[in-house]
Amino acid sequence: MTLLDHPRADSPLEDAPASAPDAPTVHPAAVIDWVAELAELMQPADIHWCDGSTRERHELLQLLVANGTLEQLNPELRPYSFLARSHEADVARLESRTFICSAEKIDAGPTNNWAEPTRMRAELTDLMRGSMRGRTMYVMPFSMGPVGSPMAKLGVQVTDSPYVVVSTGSMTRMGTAALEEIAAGAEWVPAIHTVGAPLAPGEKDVAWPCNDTKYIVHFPETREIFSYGSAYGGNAILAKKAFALRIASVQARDEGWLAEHMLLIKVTAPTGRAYHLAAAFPSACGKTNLAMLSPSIPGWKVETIGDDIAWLRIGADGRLRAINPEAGFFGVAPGTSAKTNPTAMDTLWGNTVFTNVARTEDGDVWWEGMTSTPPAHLTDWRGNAWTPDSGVPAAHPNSRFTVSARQCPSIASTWEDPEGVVIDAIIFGGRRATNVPLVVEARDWDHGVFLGATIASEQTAAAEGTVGELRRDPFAMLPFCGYNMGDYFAHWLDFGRRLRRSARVPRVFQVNWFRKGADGSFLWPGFGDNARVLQWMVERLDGTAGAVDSPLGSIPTADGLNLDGLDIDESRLGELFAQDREALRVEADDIETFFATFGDRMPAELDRQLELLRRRLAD
Ligand code: TSX
Ligand code: MN
Repeated sequence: MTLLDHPRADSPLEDAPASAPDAPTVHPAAVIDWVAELAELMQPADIHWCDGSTRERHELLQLLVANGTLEQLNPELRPYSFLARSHEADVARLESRTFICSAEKIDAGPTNNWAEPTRMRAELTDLMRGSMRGRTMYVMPFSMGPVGSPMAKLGVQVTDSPYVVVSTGSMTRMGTAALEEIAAGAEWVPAIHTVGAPLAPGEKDVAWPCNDTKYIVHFPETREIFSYGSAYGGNAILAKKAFALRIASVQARDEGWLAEHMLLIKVTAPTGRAYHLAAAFPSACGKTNLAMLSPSIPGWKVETIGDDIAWLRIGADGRLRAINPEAGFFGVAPGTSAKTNPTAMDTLWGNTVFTNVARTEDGDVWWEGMTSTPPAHLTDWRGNAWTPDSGVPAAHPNSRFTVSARQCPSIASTWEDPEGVVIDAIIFGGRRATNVPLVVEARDWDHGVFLGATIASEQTAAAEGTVGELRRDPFAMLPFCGYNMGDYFAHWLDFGRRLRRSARVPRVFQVNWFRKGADGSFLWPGFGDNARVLQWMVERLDGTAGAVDSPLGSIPTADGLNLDGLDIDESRLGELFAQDREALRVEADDIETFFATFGDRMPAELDRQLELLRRRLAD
């Protein structure tokens, strides 16, 4: 059976041009000169200008199967889907190898690695010399955001990894349409990627070429990205974290908008009224699950606009508008199931590239948490035979699915609106066993910025640090802010001042699905029942839900939350909203220490917000 027997079910091959052009149909001189210069340096055997067509994707998938990078899954079970097994040391983003090379160290701030830009550029140039020998250099023009949207931004990434081309094809609007925007004069961000594994003449390639030396480097002032040595996720799909967050956050600061690590949802009430919410959560809080929520309460609907990144700006009408700059989902597989996220499971029916999940005997995929009982025999993410007694996970904990957002059954019809959707509320979440109630409404924008700046999560996996240790992850942007985080806080405060001059300032909420009771169990059922919290939020917007003031902000009145059909006893509900003043004073001290790390870049307003909190706790 050949691949051609199984064309993409959602997009017939007949739509594709008869053959992929090997030179662009439009010719932006700046891109062509840049590519020529890079080819001179990196010495690829060939150059391929990506047109983004179905045929091109198909040919690359065939090549990847022939190279052994991808294995096709059983087309009867998982149509036109593939499994990649990475090098076992190339399995995650590498924060220790991620650099912000601003001219001045202080402009990268205390939360980023910094290196002197001239020295770093020289080091990268040395590494890149001849690094594509024996490989094809792919040139990928892409648009973040719908092509032609006033909120979209253009980029061009070169890469020597066809796996990265296929991934970028799912995650962005990649191809000729983006190149045409650039030819018409749009600004573009250059991104250079090489796996750093040149091939000598006649040398046989490996399934997952990469290099032990790895760099993910950003030059914020000149808006350039360099990545060396890794083909994994955010290290290599540079349009995502490197561009749409780190470089875009700098562009957003300079141009007066926000580039955020946020999901976007449309919530429709039984009345038919719709609201749009943007929500920032650190990792391991179930952001994709919230983005695809199936409400447990009758008559309520949640639709997906994005699951990871949002770009927000004040529209021409003075309202806060947001787009999802991405075109797909690069989601963590483990924990995704018909129970936790049935919509994601439906999204993954086919046309999906899985990386580092386990394979079943009949050629489908499996990961921890997909089913309550694991299959008796699997091939694990390393390619070894696996049984439940093996004592190791079958899928890598950071294993992923890459799939187009178009396949998501809950995708909102407006998800590609070039003007963006009007944002009614912003949510900040974290994973907290203690101290943080289920939901709190900020007193005003500046208090909301304080809630964003103090987001924290307890560590869940030993590999990331001590389990249970509290880690601050302001705005869930710690690894993704391309400049000094103190300046970023100031930008958020300034953005609020500009919003106040416009028509409407969105409400800000803090949520915590993960509070535990004295007995150590989760107090809130979470998942579909989180829609009850969304209901309270939108009823607050409409002025129909009850709230009472508390030291941390406004919380629901006794009958404010819709608990119909939910079996939760009074005392546990009390624990969900409890505010232990002594514990919160200790937390305030921790926040003070955290804020102090930003020195004189810390805006005074947030120190004032901490002081106000302490006063409310003292009352
Ligand atoms: O994604 C989660 N969400 C958000 C859903 C929209 N998870 C999984 C987090 C890991 C990525 C959650 N886990 C959530 C949640 O709201 N809540 C919890 C904690 C929890 C786990 C199991 C239960 C309850 C809460 N089980 C029962 O109550 C039976
Ligand atoms: Mn993310």
